[in-house]
Amino acid sequence: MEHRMRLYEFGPTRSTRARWMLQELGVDFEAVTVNLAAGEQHRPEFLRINPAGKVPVLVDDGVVLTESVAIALYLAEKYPGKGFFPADARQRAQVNRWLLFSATELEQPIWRIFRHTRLYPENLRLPGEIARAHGEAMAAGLSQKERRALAALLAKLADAQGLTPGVHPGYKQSPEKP
Ligand SMILES: N[C@@H](CCC(=O)N[C@@H](CS)C(=O)NCC(=O)O)C(=O)O
Repeated sequence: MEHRMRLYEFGPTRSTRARWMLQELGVDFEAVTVNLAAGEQHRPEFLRINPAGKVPVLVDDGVVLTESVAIALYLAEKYPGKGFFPADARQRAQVNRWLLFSATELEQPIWRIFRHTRLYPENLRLPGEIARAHGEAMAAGLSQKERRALAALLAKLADAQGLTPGVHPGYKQSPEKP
């Protein structure tokens, strides 16, 4: 019997990476919302799937996979005909370059901007952190064209009204220091 992939997610978070990939591939999947703002990631039934209590998680015919970049790579490799996992090593290196760049260079400053614009309660937001993180993201070794694209993305992020899924309950009592 044909099985259906299942994606545990809560958007917009890192689970968007997995959803985006599934949608680009045109794969039929079941989406299961894990409401982080309501603390559903701590429920025993979800912790049985991912003891770390985080999304995204992809379940595919017995494979239970966490880590958004690993999920994107798994899907790219599973459907080679879709062109996201080039056979040529040099082209594949570029795929890996961008995946790693987004996860290592870009994610931290963007996450900091998100925390200090949306996630933390207002009294804990530090405007200086937003400017510093913005500078770090822009200094991450990009070409002029890439920097322009990133500047547009960061402006959109700072602007996006619908971005926050709500203040994370965990931050109300014990805010993480920048
Ligand atoms: N490196 C992991 C990070 C996963 C992660 O931190 N997910 C967040 C949402 S972006 C989460 O589920 N947080 C729940 C919590 O911290 O309670 C990935 O890229 O998948």
